[in-house]
Amino acid sequence: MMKASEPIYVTRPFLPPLEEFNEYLEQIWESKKLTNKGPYHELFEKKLAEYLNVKYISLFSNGTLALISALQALRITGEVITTPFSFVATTHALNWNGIKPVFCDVDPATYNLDPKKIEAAITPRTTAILPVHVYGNPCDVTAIQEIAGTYGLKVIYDACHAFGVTLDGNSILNFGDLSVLSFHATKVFTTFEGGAIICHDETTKKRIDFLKNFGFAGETTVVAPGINAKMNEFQAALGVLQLKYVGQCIQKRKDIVTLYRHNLRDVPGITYLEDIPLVGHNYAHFPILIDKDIFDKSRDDVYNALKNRNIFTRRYFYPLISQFPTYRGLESANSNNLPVAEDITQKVLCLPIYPDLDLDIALNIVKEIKIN
Ligand code: T4K
Repeated sequence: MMKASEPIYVTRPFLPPLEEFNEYLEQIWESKKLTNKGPYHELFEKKLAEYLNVKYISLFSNGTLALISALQALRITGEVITTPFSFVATTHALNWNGIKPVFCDVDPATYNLDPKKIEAAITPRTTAILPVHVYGNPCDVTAIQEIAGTYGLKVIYDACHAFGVTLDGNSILNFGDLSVLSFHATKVFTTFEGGAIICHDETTKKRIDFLKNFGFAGETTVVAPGINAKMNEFQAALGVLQLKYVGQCIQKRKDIVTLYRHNLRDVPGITYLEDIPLVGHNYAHFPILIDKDIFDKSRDDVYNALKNRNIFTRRYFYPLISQFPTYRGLESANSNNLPVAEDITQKVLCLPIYPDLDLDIALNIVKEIKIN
């Protein structure tokens, strides 16, 4: 197979036509309102809540600061049960709040926190659960809520991959106490950088809004040691415009997933997740698992062979967060505690997926993998 002339990355952001965005920029230049609850911020917050079918949204400058602030908003302390199979920011958000992460294993059917294993990780110091809808696939929200209810725990979902995902017609963001989104360049929906917290009542939204603006509750009143995590007008204006296109972007992603699944079906040693009944997926990522014993080549062999062909897949999420030096000393980071996550992290490879990816190129990527 020929080396691809242009590098193919695991993702590329979708951007609207520049001339359309220029109209928004002209407004910003004219008003000189750049940040601090400008008109685009207010408009985007409203339109986004409508689009996602959620009640309250607070916009943030990025997903990590939104996660950190979400934990602050609910005054989470002590220990929090979380997944090691995620982007490192999930656990870092706990660390920044002085909270001890307790890693719990994942479910092989979804790669998400396994509800059957959560109870064993609860201690008298546990205050919350921080699951991740990894790759946009919903967690078992019913089982998690039941455990949280029994033990009096809060649930904050890291929904950074889950923009637009629904469960039985309801936004996945409506589950748990809070959900956090990311609008980073690598996400299904991007505002360059950006993020949001979804909550279910006005009082909580107010507190979140204080927290992202230094704790200001009025011109001269500071009610919390808040941070600066505000979304600016440039990001918000892009967000408004992106809403027009996100539906068609998800459809194009679906076409690519359909092609990948069709052409990788029945390849011995390669497995992938199917659509989950009742779930409206966003096709944020396309992870495959490569079993070296059956496929003959390891995940890293395939990763390197593709790289030599100018195709840059990614090993999201390898290594596990629990294997990073900052966290590997924790008792819960022990591999014996996380056998399923350990297995997946050794096998997983995320294939390129983004709206502008040509279906012929996707087909060539599959052929490359099969040749290996
Ligand atoms: N929780 C979860 C579960 C997350 O996945 C993330 C972020 C967060 C929390 C935190 O949210 P934010 O604070 O980021 O809003 C990327 C992203 O930096 C990170 O946002 C994302 N998760 C993570 C999964 O992936 P890298 O280091 O892999 O990104 P990078 O720069 O290597 O980009 C990957 C590919 O994307 C590039 O090869 C090409 C393409 N790309 C990337 C950028 C940044 C572009 O085409 N244009 C771009 O501007 O971490």
